[in-house]
Amino acid sequence: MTQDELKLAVAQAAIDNIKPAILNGEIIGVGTGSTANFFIDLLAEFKDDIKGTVASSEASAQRLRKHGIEVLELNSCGTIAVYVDGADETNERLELIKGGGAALTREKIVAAASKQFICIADGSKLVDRLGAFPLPVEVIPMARSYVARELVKLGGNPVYREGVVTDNGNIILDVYDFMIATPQKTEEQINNITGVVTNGLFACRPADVLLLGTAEGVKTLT
Ligand code: ABF
Repeated sequence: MTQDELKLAVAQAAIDNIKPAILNGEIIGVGTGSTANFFIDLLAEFKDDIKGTVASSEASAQRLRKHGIEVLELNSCGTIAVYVDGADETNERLELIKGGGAALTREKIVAAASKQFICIADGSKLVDRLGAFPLPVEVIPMARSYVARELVKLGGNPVYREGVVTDNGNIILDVYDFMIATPQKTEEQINNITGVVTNGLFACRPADVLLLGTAEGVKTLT
């Protein structure tokens, strides 16, 4: 199977998973990225049934609207029943690195506001130890150099993502060469640096369910 076929398979598995929530009139949180795009396209079939969605990026909001699916402001929704999104890396504890698409802060907000977070990923995303994928950190622009120096002190090698401005008007530092042995601790340490908006580790609030696309079919990890 190609990587795209695996992404489509996990997107379909997520749809099967959340169908009761859709039909029950729940608000659905929708993520960002190519795997999430497969999910959005499949969601279109339910456009007349869905009460509404909350999107983790402008790009996903636009794609949802193109399909005629309503996109709501998180502030008007209260708790979201279920959030479906991809990841750049996951371990078996469902701790994730996200933010390759620069949407990490809104993704983390929607995940925090959701009762259940279903992560959808092809098998290549499963790793023993997080950190081979450079860890994205969203930073207030004026703090860029200061935050970069602090990240070096933590053992990483931060690189400014040229030409990228997040949906929140901030910049991204991608941290290379990070050996992330204790994801929760690293997540907290980075968030404690003044000027950091958030970082792409989802360990304090990991996924609740991982739908992993493999050649043998979609595996469910919890
Ligand atoms: C989002 O999409 C991000 O957090 C992550 O960076 C990315 C994964 O992208 P893809 O599904 O295209 O591999 O979920």
